[in-house]
Amino acid sequence: MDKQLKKVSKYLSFLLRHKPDSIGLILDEQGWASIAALIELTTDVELSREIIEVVVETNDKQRFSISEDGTKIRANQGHSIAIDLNLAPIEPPGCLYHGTATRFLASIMEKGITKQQRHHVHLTESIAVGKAVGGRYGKPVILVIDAQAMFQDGFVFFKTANNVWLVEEVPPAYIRAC
Ligand code: HQG
Repeated sequence: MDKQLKKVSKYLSFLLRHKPDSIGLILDEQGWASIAALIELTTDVELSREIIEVVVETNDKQRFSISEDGTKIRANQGHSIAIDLNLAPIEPPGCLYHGTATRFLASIMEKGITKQQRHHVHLTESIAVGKAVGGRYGKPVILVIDAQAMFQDGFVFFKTANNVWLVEEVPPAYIRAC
């Protein structure tokens, strides 16, 4: 991703996940913002409809979606503000992975994986993605989650438009090889 696109991606993540009010942008209950308003209200970053479209299409993690009618944009996940992505509950595969840092292991094995500042715990189907995610915080380690057992026990799973699996928490009993 080139430097300018990365800058726009970070700016959009900040606005659409955390601080829309920093420029007076309004999100609806599902997290959508008007693209016209976003461009109009933005002063610090060079932004146009074309740049937004390129960022949405080329983003390495497909972090954003444009609405079907082309007028709105939202972040696919990662919000700290209260929005409802309106995702339908879905049955997970047998196993999912969570990448974390070795320094968090003792606490996780005691308390489970908890959502911290986010709305959900984030899980992935890809060991490679898990490793990269865990590596953001230190030496990465992959935890194998018995997602099917969780599902059978009534935990509700969601999958975002960019293939991130979401669940409220993962108690220690489900963290193991499967
Ligand atoms: C850890 C990025 C101690 C948890 C990534 C993680 C991902 C605990 C950290 C997405 C714990 C929270 C999410 C416990 C959980 N004790 N540590 N009981 N329970 N943790 O960033 O999953 O670039 O909130 O293991 O690519 O790392 O934003 O979550 O290490 O998809 O699009 O606490 O964020 O995507 O960190 O990352 P985070 P995450 P974006």
